[in-house]
Amino acid sequence: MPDTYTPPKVWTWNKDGGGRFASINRPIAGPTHDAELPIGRHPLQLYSLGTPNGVKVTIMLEELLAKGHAGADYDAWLINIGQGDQFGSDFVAINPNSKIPAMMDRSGDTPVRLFESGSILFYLAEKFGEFLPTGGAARAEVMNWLFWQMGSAPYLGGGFGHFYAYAPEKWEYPINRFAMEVKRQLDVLDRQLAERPFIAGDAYSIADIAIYPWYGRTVEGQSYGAGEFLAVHEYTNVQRWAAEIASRPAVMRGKRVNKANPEEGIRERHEAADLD
Ligand SMILES: N[C@@H](CCC(=O)N[C@@H](CS)C(=O)NCC(=O)O)C(=O)O
Repeated sequence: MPDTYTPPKVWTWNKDGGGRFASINRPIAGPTHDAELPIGRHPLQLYSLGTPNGVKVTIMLEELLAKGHAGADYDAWLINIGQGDQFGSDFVAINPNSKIPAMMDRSGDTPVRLFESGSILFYLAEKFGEFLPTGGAARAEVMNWLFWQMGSAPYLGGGFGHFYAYAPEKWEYPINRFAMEVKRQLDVLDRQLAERPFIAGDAYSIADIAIYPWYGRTVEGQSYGAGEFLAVHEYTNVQRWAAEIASRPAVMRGKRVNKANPEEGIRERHEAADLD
């Protein structure tokens, strides 16, 4: 592919570009259709899907509930990104970027719209005073790693995962380039976790909640069927950390929310009992 393509002077959209997401990807933003979103009885309304970006938020909400924060109770509605639900008018009004997860906090006089998983984790951490130190170097370190995840995971998902698993053909150049970067990122985490129990230090934080669904799942061999290809067994400190995070009851619960496949979990969550 790379040596047979000469870019034209001006890029144009080939709707049959191929690959897993050809039918939903577009070069323009904005809604494609009118669609009302449901609103349940809890103040927190989540519109999402149980992908790595989606489960960060449901893990956080389940962790808050496990700590006794009744105000973190939530309705989780399934947004089917394969069918274009992210381009519905109500969804775009919450997230103009048309990506899950998106959330509304209706607990105050004026509803607050939330998008970008990192922003949602930070908002919830501040609102409930959990999983984020209140100041100083400890808080800065959590934010360092939270933003590290936001900048790094697109290389794992949109780069490596796309070309290894979803592109219409296997091309050596992009697979090599992104496999090298993902392995470098795993080594970054492995070296950190050699010296500390959790990503940002001694305490479990929103940095762990953000990083586990991408990099923890990768060393568990759950990303793109690439566990052997990436030799994930080599990252022993990441393995140890991932096993500890995975054993947390709230993590087990959060991972099962907004799953389209009933073997993996539930489509919608409205009560704690839905997951019991
Ligand atoms: N940086 C965003 C990424 C969100 C994202 O990429 N969501 C994907 C699913 S994991 C999505 O909604 N894709 C739909 C689309 O691209 O149309 C975040 O962390 O919230």
